[in-house]
Amino acid sequence: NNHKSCLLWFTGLSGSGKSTLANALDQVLYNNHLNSYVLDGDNIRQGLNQDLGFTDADRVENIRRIGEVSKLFVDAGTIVSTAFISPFENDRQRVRERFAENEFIEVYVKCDLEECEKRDVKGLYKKARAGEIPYFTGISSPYEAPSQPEIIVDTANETIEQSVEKLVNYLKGKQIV
Ligand code: GGZ
Repeated sequence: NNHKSCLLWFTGLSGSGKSTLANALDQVLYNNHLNSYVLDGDNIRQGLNQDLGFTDADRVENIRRIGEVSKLFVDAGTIVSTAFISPFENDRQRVRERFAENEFIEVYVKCDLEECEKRDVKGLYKKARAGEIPYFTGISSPYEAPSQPEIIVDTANETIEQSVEKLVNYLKGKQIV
């Protein structure tokens, strides 16, 4: 169990595949006896951040807290994957600054709005279009794509396995795993 810790910061639209990929990577790392953990809406927005909604200010605070929690996990030796839209470049940059240079790995889960909306796994885009969800990212709230991500995965054109392989290869290349 000899590996470095790091933070894989997945960012992308709702339905782009952030959680799916983070969990698929987590599974591979676990199978290889690596210490890995995923932070996502299920374990953060339901708990620590249940007081936060989706206004710009609440998203800023959401991301700040997630960054701080991630820092604790990384300090404890874990490979952390976070799966949040994190739409603002500034906020992601602020998290990046809390880590050493090789510790923070921004993963842009690239998938255009049209494709995310076509998938509409949870029917949220339809509701947002109908005006039933205010400040919905991509519809009525902005998404700022990363300008210099460490990794880009293109989920409209790659399989989950291909994307996960890209992530694992990156970690190997940086001698994190
Ligand atoms: C965007 C929303 C919204 C609004 C509820 N805008 O597909 P999901 O359901 O599971 O992922 C979305 C999730 C986004 O939460 P994050 O914590 O990742 O957002 S951020 O990083 O911007 O703070 C979606 C659901 O919550 N959801 N309302 N208005 N997504």
